[in-house]
Amino acid sequence: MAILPIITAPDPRLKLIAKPVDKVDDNLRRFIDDMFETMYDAEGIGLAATQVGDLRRVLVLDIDQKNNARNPIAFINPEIIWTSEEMNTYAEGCLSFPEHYADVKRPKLIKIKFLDYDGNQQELEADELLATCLQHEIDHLNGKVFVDYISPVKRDIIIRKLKKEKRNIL
Ligand code: K1U
Ligand code: ZN
Repeated sequence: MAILPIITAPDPRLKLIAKPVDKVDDNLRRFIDDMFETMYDAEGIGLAATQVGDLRRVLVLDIDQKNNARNPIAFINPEIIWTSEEMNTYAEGCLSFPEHYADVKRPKLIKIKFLDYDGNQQELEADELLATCLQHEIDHLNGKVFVDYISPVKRDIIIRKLKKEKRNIL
């Protein structure tokens, strides 16, 4: 397994739209294992393939990391098939925007369909943090990031700070 480099904003690769996976095979499963290792190493609760520069529609989540117990779930070709009218606001973070958080309002409940790690078709109803995190990660697969939901002024402040940090590292 390998830890993959996570792309940080601003970077045009975060705006690319990922393409559906046509075959769930061992090659894809190896990539998914690397994504889990990368997510756990970065102490995230989710990761989309776009964030590691890969344009397959794949995301991984583990929102339930208590007492070192792990509950990893992989989602291949995830599609939102229903959203509630009721909304929920959550202070979201993103491994591609390190140390920046912003309140984002999204549907509280969603239903999705996806292929699992074994290539089986699944449906799942999600609420609370699971619904928030799934919507955040599916947005990544569509080239959208959480700061796209906040005011342009706040977004510019965050992007400017990240640009400055990148300049200081180089
Ligand atoms: O970069 C990512 O897409 C992963 C992101 C997922 C996420 C977190 C919170 C709301 C929506 C989506 C993260 O994991 S960022 C790290 C983080 O904020 C966090 C880590 C552990 C517990 C709770 C939040
Ligand atoms: Zn993110």
